[in-house]
Amino acid sequence: MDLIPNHSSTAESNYSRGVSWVDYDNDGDPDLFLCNENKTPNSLFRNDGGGIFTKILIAGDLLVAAESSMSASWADVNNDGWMDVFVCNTNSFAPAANVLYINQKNGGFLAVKEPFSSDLGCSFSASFSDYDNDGDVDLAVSNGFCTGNIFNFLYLNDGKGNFTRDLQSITDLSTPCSFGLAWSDLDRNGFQDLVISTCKNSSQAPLPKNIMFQNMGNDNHWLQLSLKGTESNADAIGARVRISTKIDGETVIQTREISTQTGYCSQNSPTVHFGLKKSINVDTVWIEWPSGIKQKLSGITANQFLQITEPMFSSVTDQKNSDQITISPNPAKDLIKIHFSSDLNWNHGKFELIDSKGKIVYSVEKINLGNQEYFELDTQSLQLKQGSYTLKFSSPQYQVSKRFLVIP
Ligand SMILES: [Ca+2]
Ligand SMILES: [Ca+2]
Ligand SMILES: [Ca+2]
Ligand SMILES: [Ca+2]
Repeated sequence: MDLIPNHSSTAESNYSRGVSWVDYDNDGDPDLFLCNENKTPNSLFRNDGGGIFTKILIAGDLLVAAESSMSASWADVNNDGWMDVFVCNTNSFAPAANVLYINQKNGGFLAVKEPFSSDLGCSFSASFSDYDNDGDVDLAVSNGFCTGNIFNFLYLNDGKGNFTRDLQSITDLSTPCSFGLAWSDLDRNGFQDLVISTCKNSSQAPLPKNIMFQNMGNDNHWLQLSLKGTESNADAIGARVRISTKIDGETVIQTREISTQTGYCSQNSPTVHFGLKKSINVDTVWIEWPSGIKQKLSGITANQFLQITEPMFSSVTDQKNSDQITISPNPAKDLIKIHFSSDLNWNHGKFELIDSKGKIVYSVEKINLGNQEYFELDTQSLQLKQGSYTLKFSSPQYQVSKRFLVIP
């Protein structure tokens, strides 16, 4: 790994605490959000590809407040397919209000202050999870290192992204001091359990024990997915998973993004959890892997734990009859030689080069091989970036495709 000294995200000096990767603009790449202390507005960097991150100066209400933020937790709270964010604030270690920002789908965010403005705390961490399995993400917030009595907060979502303080589900959520918290289905009963890590509120205070709350569940249904990347990273970090279900007679599409930072110093289980309310099956599951490969599953029964492995070839085209094309070297750096089996009437077909997002990056008809027995592609003159590509040959008789990798 190389240090990048003058990267846009390191060109500013702040008291930064929390950091999150999230695709906030739905263009398929992870963007960067930093929480800043010391009454400095938070920072958002948009990923523009090729390692370029552009500092965003205006994003509606999101980058306006300067409330000494400790961490940000991203989730699609209103099931519109766009990631929203809950920001935990401390007023330099005195009680402060947290804020939810709703993604306006145009690069902007709208601040939602209620009911959070009446629950003042020194909030370090928050974490979304559908703990009542009714098809919307709910919220837990931990408070620590603060003046006065410390109570943590639990909020239920009404399905539209409106939250109400939940004082029933856990009767005593107080801790002497807490920093991180995380959700996971620890006993595999289909319901998310909560762990809070505690801290000392003063150097003289005794060390408190960490706390785990076991979720005893209800009659609602659920689905859990464990993703294993092959072409993408093995933990599928950055994958986006959506499901379509009928909830209360309406089609609801829920979205999750697998992340390694769901709160302050803490991470939810990477197992993707969905509540389904009374639905006994999920109509469709869509997975967008970080590689760009898209996967679709249909008719999935509720109340099961599914392990899903990333398919080894792009869904833009199946790898049919692939032994009729030989690509060497593979992976390739610069020149690639493509040999075709003599069975193929290659000069009566069309060749297309398709990237991992399904975009045709090169296309040619009626290739003239001249005296050569192969067709040559130059990755540099075609400006092919690092990644996986599918070479597709189609003629009235044949559909042949083969995948290869371009490496730096
Ligand atoms: Ca993005
Ligand atoms: Ca949303
Ligand atoms: Ca819920
Ligand atoms: Ca559980």
